[in-house]
Amino acid sequence: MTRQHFDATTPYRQLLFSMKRLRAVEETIAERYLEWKMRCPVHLSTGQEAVSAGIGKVLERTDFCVSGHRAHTHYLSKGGSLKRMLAEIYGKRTGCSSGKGGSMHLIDESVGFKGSTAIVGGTIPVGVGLGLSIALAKTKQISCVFLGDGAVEEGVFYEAVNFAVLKKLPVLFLCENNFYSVYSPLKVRQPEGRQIHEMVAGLGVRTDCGDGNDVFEVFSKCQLAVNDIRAGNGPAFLEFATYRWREHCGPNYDNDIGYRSEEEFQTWKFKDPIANAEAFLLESGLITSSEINEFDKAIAIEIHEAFEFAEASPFPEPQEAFRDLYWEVKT
Ligand SMILES: Cc1ncc(C[n+]2csc(CCOP(=O)(O)OP(=O)(O)O)c2C)c(N)n1
Ligand SMILES: [Mg+2]
Repeated sequence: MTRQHFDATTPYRQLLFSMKRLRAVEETIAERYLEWKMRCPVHLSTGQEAVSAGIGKVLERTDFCVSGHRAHTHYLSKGGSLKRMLAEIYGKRTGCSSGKGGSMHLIDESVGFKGSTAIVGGTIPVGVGLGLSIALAKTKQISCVFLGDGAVEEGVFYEAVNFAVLKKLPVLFLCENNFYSVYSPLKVRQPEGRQIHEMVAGLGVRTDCGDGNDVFEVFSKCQLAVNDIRAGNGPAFLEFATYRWREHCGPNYDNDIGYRSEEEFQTWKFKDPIANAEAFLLESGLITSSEINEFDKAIAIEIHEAFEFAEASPFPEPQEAFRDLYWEVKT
């Protein structure tokens, strides 16, 4: 990782800490998944931590966020509770969705995380609606819509972006392009040579793209875009290239099943956002190895305590099944 100059406003160490925490959470879930106590599907973001960590240090607690099936790191970066997220994955009553949603349905109004769902593209218009609510309330919040490269292929994406542009809504569309939709690479889904951000620019939204494995670049591009949105200049679309290390859904690696090669995986693994950021900070004297060890220790303690909390929490009672829903059941 090469860098021309230091920027005193970049929270270098916090960005590294955040990525390491997100990685450790995802990897501990992967490790403990085989205990069969977490029974919902999990879509892990190992390898993709830089985007979540970068935007997480830019958004305010009062901003809104929506996401999709791969949302653990989005939720945590927005300030969501690790204990409540793990309890949700364990299906426990103390979970952020009362144990009824699981990994793909995280919601926590207290930190502006307005929800995630497994229907690809399903939350994009919700995020735009949240942007409209902010515009009507005339506050300085923004609405951040996390989406993957696959979600750009849903028709609703175009309607939603069009409306956001038309009404100049304070919405950030944050696209993590990991080049795959399940087992389909971009090359079998979109014409050769197309750049997603260039295509999306045709809708009249300001766009930019960057290295999604460089947390400092992600942070600075997100900061520029969010400042611009808060200044009242309407929506923006950011595309960051990155790569998921583990299988689409589940705790394993699946490079052997034929849809991507081990060589491709190793190329991306070499671009590990954490190892590269760590090397840069060490070389620059911005951190020492013993401080990195302290990070690791603090993270391990937090994760251990959160898993204990999740495991010790009770399951919801059957009579709670329809409580906390947006509709009422008449018996
Ligand atoms: C409307 C809809 N179509 C298809 C699916 C099946 N599906 C689940 S995840 C996924 C991949 C989406 O890819 P992307 O948006 O790039 O996210 P990634 O998994 O790469 O993070 C698909 C097609 C779905 N859940 N919803
Ligand atoms: Mg994808």
